[in-house]
Amino acid sequence: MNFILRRLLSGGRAVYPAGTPSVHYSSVAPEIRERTLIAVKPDGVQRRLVGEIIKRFERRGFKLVGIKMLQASEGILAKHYHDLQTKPFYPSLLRYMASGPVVAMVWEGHNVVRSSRLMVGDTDSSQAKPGTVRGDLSVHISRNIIHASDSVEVAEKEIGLWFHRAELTNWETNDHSDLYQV
Ligand code: IDP
Ligand code: MG
Repeated sequence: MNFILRRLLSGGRAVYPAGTPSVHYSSVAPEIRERTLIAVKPDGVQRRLVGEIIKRFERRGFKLVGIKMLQASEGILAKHYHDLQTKPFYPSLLRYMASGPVVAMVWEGHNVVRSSRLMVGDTDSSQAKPGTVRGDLSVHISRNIIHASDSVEVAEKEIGLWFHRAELTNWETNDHSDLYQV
């Protein structure tokens, strides 16, 4: 059994201070503590898909370390989609993202950035594979219900944009095996 698997099975015990989204400690492999920003976009919230999306990430085995519902301001959206500001769809993208509340989340786990991009599927919902969030739950690129950071570096920036450090909770795995005898 390799080191990463042993740490995962033992609960990856490590002591680290509250609100440290991007700091990795030497006793824990960094990819286990990797974090990403996932956001249910306004159409996903309106369509009552928040629970379905959380369920998929929980069942995959990722750890929820931050969650909040908010009406995103123009300021935060302009920073979040800064790289797309020259695209023709940018104004309508910002209107869409401000059209109702968003549920922003931070998920943690082994290679969570790459895995969550695969779970979310192609940007264009009509090209997204069945089994992916977009491929199962949406039909059009302009209403694709979910955001997922596309690299570890971008994830760190996006988490810092959407969350204050104190809004993230570090918690240790406990399988409650004393109670359930698993
Ligand atoms: P991603 O969300 O899969 O990372 P990006 O290329 O980063 O895709 O685009 C950000 C968001 O902008 C998309 O999720 C989608 O909501 C919107 N978007 C991207 N391309 C188009 C387009 O061609 N028409 C309308 N909206 C688009
Ligand atoms: Mg993107």
